[in-house]
Amino acid sequence: MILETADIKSVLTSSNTTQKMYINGEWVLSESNQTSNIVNPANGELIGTVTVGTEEDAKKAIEAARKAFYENGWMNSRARDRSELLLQISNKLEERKEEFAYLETLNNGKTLRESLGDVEDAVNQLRYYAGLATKPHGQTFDVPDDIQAMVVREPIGVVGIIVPWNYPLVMANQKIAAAIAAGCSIVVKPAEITPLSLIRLFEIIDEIGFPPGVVNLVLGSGRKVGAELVSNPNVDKISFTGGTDTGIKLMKSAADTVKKISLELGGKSPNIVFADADFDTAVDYALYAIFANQGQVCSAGSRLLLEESLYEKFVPELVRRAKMIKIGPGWNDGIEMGPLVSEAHMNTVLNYIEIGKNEGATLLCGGNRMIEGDFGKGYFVEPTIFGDTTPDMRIVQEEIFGPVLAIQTFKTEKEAIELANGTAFGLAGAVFSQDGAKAQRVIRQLRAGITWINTYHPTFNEAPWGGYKQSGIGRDLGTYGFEEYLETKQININLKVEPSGFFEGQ
Ligand code: TXE
Repeated sequence: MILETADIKSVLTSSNTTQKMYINGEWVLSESNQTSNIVNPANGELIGTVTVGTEEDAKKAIEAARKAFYENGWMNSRARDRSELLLQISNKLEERKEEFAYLETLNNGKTLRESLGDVEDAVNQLRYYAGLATKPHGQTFDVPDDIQAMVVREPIGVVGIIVPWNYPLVMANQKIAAAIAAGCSIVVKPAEITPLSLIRLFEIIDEIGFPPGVVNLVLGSGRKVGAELVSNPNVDKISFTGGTDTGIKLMKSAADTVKKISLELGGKSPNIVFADADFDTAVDYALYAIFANQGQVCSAGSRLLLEESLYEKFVPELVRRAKMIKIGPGWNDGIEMGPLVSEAHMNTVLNYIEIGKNEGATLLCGGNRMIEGDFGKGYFVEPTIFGDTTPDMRIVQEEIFGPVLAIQTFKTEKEAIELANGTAFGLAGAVFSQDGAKAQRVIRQLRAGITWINTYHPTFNEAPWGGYKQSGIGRDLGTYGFEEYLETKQININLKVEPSGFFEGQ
């Protein structure tokens, strides 16, 4: 699937047009009158211009969402109607899936095959939640006295959705789909550098025609626009995906209004390979675990925990295969790894590589920015693997969020588990072994929310996504992700309507 340059341009909105926010059912420029340039990380070219929102813009969007929910009836909207709206979005998105995939690749840098997978996931998420909206929820209880006791689930209200740049479409989409299915009104804020696919999703939303104010899109910085969503008392819940440091700030700010909050944060996930693993499968997945999406994946297998007796055989093969990865602009045929998302992020990753060297880890391959020829125009970093690490090293403890793998070794099952759980994070983890009982024993000891046996990365919209420990609070996706947008109300109905007699005096 290759697009010629002319076709690539046709996917883009002209950078002479300032792309707008969507507030109260209308496309609006920010009152700031500022614009921001959006850049293709594979070649540094300008691929769009967007308006830069302010706190005032965020307040307008929140007000519109609040009015739609509390005054204009969205709070009592019908599940079937919401389901129908989500299905309409999914169908239109599916019709345009290649266009969306190209746009995602141009803005984020990921390969086209990964972008296509993201768009397909997004379509499926909309359909999943369209279905879930109308499924039974709530409970009834058999209680003493003449009371019919029941629980109903109600939408939580106005939801602020804040998402990062590594999965710009799919992460926003999964939260939008679940929140709309639940009956909430929403204000969505993409990451500053990757807004293009989400703006286009809102074009579909606009075409379909939601009641004004139900779905809003604000653009701008996290520090201003994002922070306003979190601190504003008229927002009932925040659903956030992003870095742990930002998550900590959000949680502190949300505490002032006792705002409901769910956080999907970073990780430093262990990929444990025992000597009895299927060798080729384990090597293959060790690469996929860390180098998919250039390592910019919260659940990336960024620590390879290798049984010591396997080291001499495994590592040379891993390094050989890492050096064969085809790197280039994500829209070119056969490309397996694209650029990092931005120059700033590339510098963060390169800095971590320096830290690793200075800490005394052995650089087994990679370690450099790629600058030859056209590579120099983009933000490409070689697949990088460090050996001889110790558990206290920063490259072992901190999320690098790039194509950098740290190898740790272990001798016993117990040691593997201790090392695996030995960071502040608890997002994901995997075990490779042909001993089924051992693999399950170890998985059950991992303090992590997303786990695999003899595979890495496949997850499904039906299953909950989120972490233990400092990897977050709450879950996206599946029925658990739906629950995040629902309040729980008990209703007790007196079936014998007469005075209680609690006080004797009449
Ligand atoms: O993320 P931020 P950044 C990790 C990864 C990466 C690091 C920093 O390690 O290197 O975080 O990335 C908005 N109030 N992950 O700085 O800051 C921001 O505008 C409200 C892991 O890009 O977390 C964006 O929309 N919002 C992660 C979103 O938060 C604020 C994915 C995410 O940005 C805000 C991305 C504030 N004070 C990075 N400050 C994952 N879990 O997958 C920023 N934002």
